[in-house]
Amino acid sequence: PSELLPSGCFLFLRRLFMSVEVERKFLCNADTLKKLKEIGAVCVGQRQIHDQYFDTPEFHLTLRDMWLRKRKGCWELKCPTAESQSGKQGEAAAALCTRYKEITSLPEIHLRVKEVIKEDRESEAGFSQEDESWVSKLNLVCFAEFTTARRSFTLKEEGVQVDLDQADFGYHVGEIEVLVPEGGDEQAALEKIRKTAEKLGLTGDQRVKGKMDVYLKRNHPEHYAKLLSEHIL
Ligand code: V4E
Repeated sequence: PSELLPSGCFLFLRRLFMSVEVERKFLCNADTLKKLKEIGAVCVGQRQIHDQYFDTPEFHLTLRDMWLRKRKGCWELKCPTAESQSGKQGEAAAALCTRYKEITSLPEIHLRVKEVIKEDRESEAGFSQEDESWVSKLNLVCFAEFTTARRSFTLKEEGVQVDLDQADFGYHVGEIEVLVPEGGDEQAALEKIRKTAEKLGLTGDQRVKGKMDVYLKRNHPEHYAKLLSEHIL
C-alpha cells in the first residue's frame, strides 16, 4: 500500500508508528526517589504493565535481537537500529545505552517477523488486532510473561522520561529514556540521557541488566545461554 501513498504521507505514517527508543537502565536504591525529586522530576503516573513475549521454538526472533510482545492488547516489535548492529557506540556514556526501533504498526510487524522466519506459506490478507491466526501460522509461542509496576517521571530536560520498574518476579530496575522519531537526532538523545544520569549521580560503568535478562536466566536457562553465547544479552 505504501506505493499508493504520496511519499510525504508515507514518511509521516512511518514516524507515527516507528520511533527509536534510546535508553539507559540503572539500578535503583533507597535514594533514587529522593534524587528524582531533587532534580525536579515530576511523577506522571503509576501503572501495571502486563507483557507477553513471543518467539518460535528455535528462537528465530530473539537470536536476531528482535523482541515481539503483546502489551495492553497491542503488538509491539523492538529491533536493533543500524548503529546498534554495527557495534559502533562511540564514547563510554553511549555504550551504556541501548537503541531499539519500536514498531507498533501491525502490518509492518507482521512483514518483519515473516521476513525473519522465512515463512513460505502465504498468510491470509486482512489480519487484525483481533484476528491472531498469524501468530500460530508463524509458529510463535509465548516464552515470557510478567507484570511490571511502573512509576513514570518527566524531567525539565525535554523529552526525557524516567521509569522505575518493579517486576512481579522480584527485579527492580530504572530506565532513563528518550523517544526519537524516525530520522531524528539520536546523538542529542544520548546527550540528554548522559546529563540526566549525571544529575541522578549514576556512577556505574557497566550496562545494567533488563527485566528479560533476569527472567530468562531464572526461567529458561537454555534460551538464556543461547542468547548469551550469541552476544544478544
Ligand atoms: C530490547 C530488549 C527486550 C525487550 C524489552 O525491552 P526493555 O527495554 O527491557 O522493555 P521495558 O518493558 O523495560 O521498557 P519499555 O519498552 O516499556 O520502555 S528484552 C532484551 N532486550 C535487549 C536489551 C539488552 N540487550 N540490554 C538491555 C540493557 N536492555 C535490553
